[in-house]
Amino acid sequence: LRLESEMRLALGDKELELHYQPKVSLASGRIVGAEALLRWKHPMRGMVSPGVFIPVAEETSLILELGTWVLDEACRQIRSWEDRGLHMPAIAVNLSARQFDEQLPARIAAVLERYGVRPDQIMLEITESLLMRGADKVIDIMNQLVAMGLALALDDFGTGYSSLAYLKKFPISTLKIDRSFVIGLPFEENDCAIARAIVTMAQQLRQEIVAEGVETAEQMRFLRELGCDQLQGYLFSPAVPAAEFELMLDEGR
Ligand code: G
Ligand code: G
Ligand code: MN
Ligand code: NA
Repeated sequence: LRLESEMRLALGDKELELHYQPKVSLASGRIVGAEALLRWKHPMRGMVSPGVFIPVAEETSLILELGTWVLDEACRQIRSWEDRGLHMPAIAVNLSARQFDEQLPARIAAVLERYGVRPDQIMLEITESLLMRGADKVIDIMNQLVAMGLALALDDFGTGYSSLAYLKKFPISTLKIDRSFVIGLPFEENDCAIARAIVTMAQQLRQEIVAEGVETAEQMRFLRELGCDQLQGYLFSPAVPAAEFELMLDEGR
């Protein structure tokens, strides 16, 4: 409860920040996207990880306020980058399952409009737990978002229960292989088999495939041979503040 009330204050007090982790194309080696990751700079506790405070926020309506702040801040930042003549790749924002209600498409349309951001400049990352709710209502909201021109990525893929048949029902354009399967590449046989199966499946479904948590050149080589499209991980960069991300784009990395 204490963390929750502190979070409400943080929202008003500019203690929250978005950091950006590049997604790198395996074909070109260039930055072709970024994931926005929430950071809380607490005056006493220091950096509080979203792994700690997002689950607490998800127990209350606070997650809706945080989610609204994140979307607004991402669009504000994209606008500011564009105004300064930077050519920005799509920025991916994480959505909690609780944000996925009937008002979501209208809320996103409003924030895009407010900042003059195009829908293809934002990607939405959702998790398998949302698919497991499986309701027609969820599919309907996803279809509305896609019709607006937004792309949907499935985060942490492989950690839930999605099957190939199941995935077909959802208008998802990108699969992100969870980093728990990337860690063991290329030495753990089971991780190799899982990664190979996920990439093969994604190719059959014509989905883009992003590997998360890539830390070594050996992992990169293995994922390249599999035909993975993009990589994200400490091998390239952790999530960094907006000003640092800008410099990486300038360097044309
Ligand atoms: O960046 P880090 O590894 O600490 O993130 C931990 C977890 O918090 C990840 O699962 C990530 O997806 C989640 N997360 C980070 N930023 C956001 C956000 O803005 N919204 C939501 N819902 N989750 C986030
Ligand atoms: O659940 P989600 O995939 O959104 O979580 C992303 C989290 O993974 C972020 O907290 C980010 O800081 C972390 N992360 C990103 N790249 C790496 C990596 O190469 N290694 C490790 N261990 N964590 C990473
Ligand atoms: Mn994510
Ligand atoms: Na993930």
